[in-house]
Formats: sequence, structure tokens, C-alpha cells
Amino acid sequence: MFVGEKLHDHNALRLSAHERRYTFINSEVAIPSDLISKLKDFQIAIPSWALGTGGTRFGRFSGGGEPRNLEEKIADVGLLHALNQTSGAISLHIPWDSTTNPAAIKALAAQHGLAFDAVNSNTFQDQANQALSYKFGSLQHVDAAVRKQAVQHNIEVIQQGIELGSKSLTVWLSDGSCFPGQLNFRKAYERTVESLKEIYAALPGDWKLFLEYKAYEPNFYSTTVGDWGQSYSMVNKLGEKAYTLVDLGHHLPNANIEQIVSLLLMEGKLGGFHFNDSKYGDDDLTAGSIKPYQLFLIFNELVDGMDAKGMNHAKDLGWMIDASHNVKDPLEDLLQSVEAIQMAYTQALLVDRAALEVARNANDVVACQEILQTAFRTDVRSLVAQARLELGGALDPLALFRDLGIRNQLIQERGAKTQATGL
Ligand code: PSV
Ligand code: MN
Repeated sequence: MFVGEKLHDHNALRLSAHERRYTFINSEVAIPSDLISKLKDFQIAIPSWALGTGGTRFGRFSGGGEPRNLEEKIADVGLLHALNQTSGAISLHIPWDSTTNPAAIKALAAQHGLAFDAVNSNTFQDQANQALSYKFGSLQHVDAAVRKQAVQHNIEVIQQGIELGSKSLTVWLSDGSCFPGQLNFRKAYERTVESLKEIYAALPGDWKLFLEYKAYEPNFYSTTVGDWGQSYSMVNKLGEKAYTLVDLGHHLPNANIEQIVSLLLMEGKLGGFHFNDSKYGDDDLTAGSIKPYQLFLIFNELVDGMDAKGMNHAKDLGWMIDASHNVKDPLEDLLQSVEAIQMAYTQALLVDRAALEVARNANDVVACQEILQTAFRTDVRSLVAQARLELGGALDPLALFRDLGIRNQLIQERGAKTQATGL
């Protein structure tokens, strides 16, 4: 509604500068012939819960024009996709995004060119109409009735996902303990696996179950699915449709995430990602805003590992953002995140893998570093822009978002003090 006519003028104004940069990089760098087509295939799902202003336990500063319902969330992701042609999916969180008319929601998403990525269950909060509380956990709870309620909720999420055309369920558990002695770790683990098995049994044949791990918060002493090893051992007990999901913010400080990713992929148990960035903990900041080199190193392992297995980069893993925006416009932040992810992916595609292998086998550590950093230090923005251009997107999505005054239009349409369902 906002983007259509202006996009042409926007691109026309920028085309000659873009072509200059694109010609230059092609003359300077060996660009794989399929790089642009791989970039064009690569879509990143937007989380429904990241379209409004987030908050912290100290409060929330409303940004204005935030989506008030699922239809408006879909419209917002549609806007992003119209600008960058790379945000062609939305990931829903149930019950925040429950709908009584899935057919209409599916049709609306299709109008915007959007698919439904993983559906997420929520047993980290109590809902108003809920019989039993998750205060002391859900799938791990000592009371079988609470576990049953949590299992039922997950099955309900799968059912809603089926109606929307989703193909995966993400389970993130806040289950754990706040103090030593509160929990029998072994029994909590066993109860969680038993509950997960019941959920897994309800999974359609062509679906995946993603089990996300997190080191701490809201439980601060132990988390029952606290790290990749715990998730990995659980998904192995479930079966071939169960995978580990890596949220970049869910590790203890200085964890070597790229190594975790490499090994999970090698074991065939890496399911997908929640992209974000962080300085201290689960900060949920814009992807690539704090540690862009780490993001590149992760993609370097992904490209290497997926190619080793003959995997399809675009389709065989779940690519999702999980972020929270306290001070930025959520839509601008998401445009920045998508571009940062595309850039890391592009740089990883530029790594000279044959030369790297030679250098590794010669124990030439200096050459290894040079090879990686040569790719990382390449300004790949014109390659990403070229892919966007060929897809019919904007050369500079952020600039077009601002030039069109989209946020002001949303405020006029929806109001200055709206709040999205979610956190
Ligand atoms: C938990 O911190 C998490 O990363 C999970 O993915 C949740 O689904 C999401 O954030 C929203 O709370
Ligand atoms: Mn997450």
C-alpha cells in the first residue's frame, strides 16, 4: 500500500551509483557465478513478537503505530518484504497470535507474499483462562497435570500451525530453578523428555520440532534445556524430526557459537536459528550490530557444513530473527538485521575454501586468518543490493522506509499508543 509506486523512483535515483559499485566489486573480487541467485533464494523469517517496542523489567517506551492484532503484524512484515524482498515469512507465537479464522489469515499472508515459518508455543507465561500455573515449570513440572496441560498446549500450537501451512514447531522452555536444591536435575530432565515425546508424537510426518536452549533467565540457577548439549541429547531421544535451535543470545559469555553450529550441523541436528546480537546476555539487539565478525564466522561454518552435506542453503535450515527493540523503530531495526544477516552470508560465500584447506593442511595459521578476513573485510553491500534489485526490492530499503514516512502513516492509521500482543 505504501511502497509500490515510489519504489521505482527510489531505485532510478540510485541506479547509476549502484552500478558503479557493483561493477567495481566484480572487477576486484572473484564472485561465484551462483552467488546472486543464492542470495535471492535466501529468506529470513520475521518474528511476530518483534514488530512492536519491546521492554525491560524497568519499563517500556511506546514507539507508536505498533500493530494491534495479527492482521496488522502481517501487514508490517508485508511492508518489510515489499522493501527488501527478503523477509518472506513470519514466525508466530501462540497464544499471542491465535486466530479463529486461519483461512483468512493464510490468505492475507499470501497477498503479501508471506509464508508461515515455525510456530512457537508459550509455556513461560500463565494465560488468563489457564487452569494450572507454570510458575514452577511446564514440561518439567513435578505435577503430571501441569505437564499434561503444557503438552496439550503444544499440540494445539501444532494444530494451529497446520492450518496456516507452517512446517515446524519451536519449543523454548523457561523451565529450570532459581535456587540450589529446588530441583532434582535428573528427574526434571527425564520428565521434560517424557513430555517432549508426547508432543513429538503429535507432529505431522513432514514437520520438524526445534528445541531451543538458553543458559539462564527467567530461572537464574539452572535451566532444564540450558545449553546445546542438553538440547542435543534430548532431540536425539525424540527422533529424526527433532533438531536443536540456536538463538545467538542464549549462550554464556564468550561461548564459541560457530563451533557449536559446526558440530550440530555435522551431527545432522542443527534445525535453525534465532538471529540477534548481544553484548552481555540475551540482549536481543540488531543482528550484526555488536559482533559482526562472529556472525560471519557462524555463516562461514554454515556454508562449509551445509555444502559438505549437499544441503540447500535457503530451505534446509530455519532462518529466523528473534529480537526486541527498546529504543529503535522495530521495522527499521528489522531491516538492519536482515541486511546484516545477508551480508554475513554473502561474505561466507566469498571465502576461498580451497585455499583455506591448503593453508590448514600446511598449518599456515597466518594464511588461514588472512583468507577469512579477506572475505569479512569485503564490502559486499552492492552484491546484496543487486540481489534485492533483481527481486524487485529497494536498493536502500531503510532510506525508502524513511522517505515514505511509513512510521508516521502507521501512527495516523493505528494511533500513537498502541501495543502489540507479546512481550
Ligand atoms: C526466549 O528468550 C526466546 O528467545 C524464545 O525464542 C521465545 O520464544 C522468545 O524469546 C520470545 O519470548
Ligand atoms: Mn529465541
